[in-house]
Amino acid sequence: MPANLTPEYLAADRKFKEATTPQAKLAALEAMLATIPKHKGTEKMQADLKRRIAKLREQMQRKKGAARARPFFHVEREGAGQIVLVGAPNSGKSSILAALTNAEPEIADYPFTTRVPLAGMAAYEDVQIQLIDLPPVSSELTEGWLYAIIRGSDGALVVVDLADEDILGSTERLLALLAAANAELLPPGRPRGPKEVPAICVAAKLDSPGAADALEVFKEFYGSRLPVLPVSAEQDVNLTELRKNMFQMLNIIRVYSKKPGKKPDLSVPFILKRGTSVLEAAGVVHKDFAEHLRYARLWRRGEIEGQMVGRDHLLEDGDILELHA
Ligand SMILES: Nc1nc2c(ncn2[C@@H]2O[C@H](COP(=O)(O)OP(=O)(O)O)[C@@H](O)[C@H]2O)c(=O)[nH]1
Ligand SMILES: [Mg+2]
Repeated sequence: MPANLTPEYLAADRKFKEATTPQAKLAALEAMLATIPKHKGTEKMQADLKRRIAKLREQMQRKKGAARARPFFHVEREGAGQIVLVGAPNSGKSSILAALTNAEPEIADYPFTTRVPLAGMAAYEDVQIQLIDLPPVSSELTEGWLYAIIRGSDGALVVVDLADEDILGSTERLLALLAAANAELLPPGRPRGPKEVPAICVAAKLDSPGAADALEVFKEFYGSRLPVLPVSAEQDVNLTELRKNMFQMLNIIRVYSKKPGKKPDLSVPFILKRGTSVLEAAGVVHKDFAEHLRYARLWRRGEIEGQMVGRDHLLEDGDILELHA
């Protein structure tokens, strides 16, 4: 080692040896490079310092990248619509998913059992609706993707806990957290703004002691804001009603097709938006129909029996359509 190293350099060298963080190590190496006497005898040392600085910088950059790549979840849509379970820790979300679908979420009486989204398919008659169980909405866990999934869904089941002694406080906190994350809840069937999610309140654990009173209090405060459906996942109370509510939230209708002279095909419905016309439905059945549709006949639950309808006629849930090109 050349003898003419400065005290500044030696101090920086000491600092490097004592450094415990990458930032401190980098600062010390840079100080060493700045203070090392620049002459032929230290050329190798200078080059070595530059290499170590570059390597450390690169390592720190890579670490930063890894820290930024936080987990992000997205659930591919399946079925007629995507509905999310939203609620405070322990409110009963996973139990509802387990009761309505074949999914097998972990259910426990401690919070934050559910950490990643879990989807299942819930049947309502002949319609399959995707239901997603989510980690709880709480001030302790604010993962951006959680709110992204909620905002991107077709609707939310806001699960409130009838066994929670502070059900009103918990609900208020929940709605405030959602609103702060640009997910305002609005009753289903209304035009939806970019920051709004159609929602109903599912008042869970109706079987628990004192639940009936809690339900009355809850309805008094929140009943005018969102529809409230009490359920018990454990005792199977109102679960069929819940499936129906989910279907209605989606604002969709089922339309069946029928070929002239044949029985209608009732095996698989066409799922269409509410407010779809005969012509639009024809396009979904087959694009040739949309181009060459001459007329259609309609059957509607006992009211209408094969009546000729125009292209602009609006369809309703359960309609059977016979298209003539
Ligand atoms: N009595 C009663 N308890 C329930 C019901 N649903 C869930 N629980 C209980 O509430 C706790 C939390 O349920 P879980 O579904 O994991 O809630 P999550 O954290 O919102 O997913 C568990 O101890 C469940 O057994 C219900 O319908 N009735
Ligand atoms: Mg859960």
